[in-house]
Amino acid sequence: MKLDENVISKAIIETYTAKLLSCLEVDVEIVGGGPSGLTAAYYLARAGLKTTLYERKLSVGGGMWGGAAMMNEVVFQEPARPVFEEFGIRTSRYAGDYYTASAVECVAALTLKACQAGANIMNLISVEDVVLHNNRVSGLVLNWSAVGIAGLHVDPIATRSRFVVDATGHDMAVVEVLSRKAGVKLHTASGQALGEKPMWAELGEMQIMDNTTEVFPGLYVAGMAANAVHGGYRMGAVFGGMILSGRQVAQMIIDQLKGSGDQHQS
Ligand code: 48F
Repeated sequence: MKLDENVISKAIIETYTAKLLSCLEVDVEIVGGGPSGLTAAYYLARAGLKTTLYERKLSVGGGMWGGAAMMNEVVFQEPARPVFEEFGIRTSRYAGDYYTASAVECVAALTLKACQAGANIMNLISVEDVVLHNNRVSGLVLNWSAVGIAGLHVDPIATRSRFVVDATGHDMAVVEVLSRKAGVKLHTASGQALGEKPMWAELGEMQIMDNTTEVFPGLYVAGMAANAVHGGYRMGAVFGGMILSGRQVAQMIIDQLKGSGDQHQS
């Protein structure tokens, strides 16, 4: 078969441009492609919501690839097992309620399922700010990660959405920029982002579900960012809470849209 380099380039430019244009107005934007963000993307897209996930790095997966200390096995507890299995991930019982799975299989499965459910995953894009209209987070401000790495002075592009999910892990990057630039009062115990506490795996995992909340109109937190914002403990190398938090944030947004009687896609 004859191959034309120009056709290959045109195919990439046209299809990517269409994908990028479709990001301009969506139902939900997720920031961060770690385990909680990918899980949320799957459940939101599966519910028919137009969902985009932004990841600043080349690859999604966040802190999941490396298990703990670069040993690529993931530990999780019994309540999360059905969700791992829903993603088709093979799990093994280690002892009692402790299970393990391949970190690589986890990232691959979460990513594949999120894509196949219809979520649009945009890697290599950094979220640098939010759009704030009438005291509500109404979209995101994006730039190519390479622009930041190169230190170039290049203006960003902006999107519109009904909900944003901060799933940026320890960085809580979206909440951080909103607090720093707008000085708004968050729905936390102190009205501010509290910062995570040291490690206590059991308590951290228990807190993460309560901490998965809408912290400001239009802005939810999930995964490690939820504990970071609400001052919860870190839990280290156990991933059940990340997956369950991702599922929960999706359900909360779906319920909120149902409650408003407005489930239509953008
Ligand atoms: O850190 P990360 O894996 O978040 P998570 O889903 O999971 C946490 C666990 O991996 C682990 C843990 C388990 O006990 O505590 O740390 O809460 O993934 C966060 C992703 O967000 C991306 C970042 O590159 C990573 O892949 N990210 C961070 N800031 C931005 C961003 C940003 N400004 N724009 C786009 N992506």
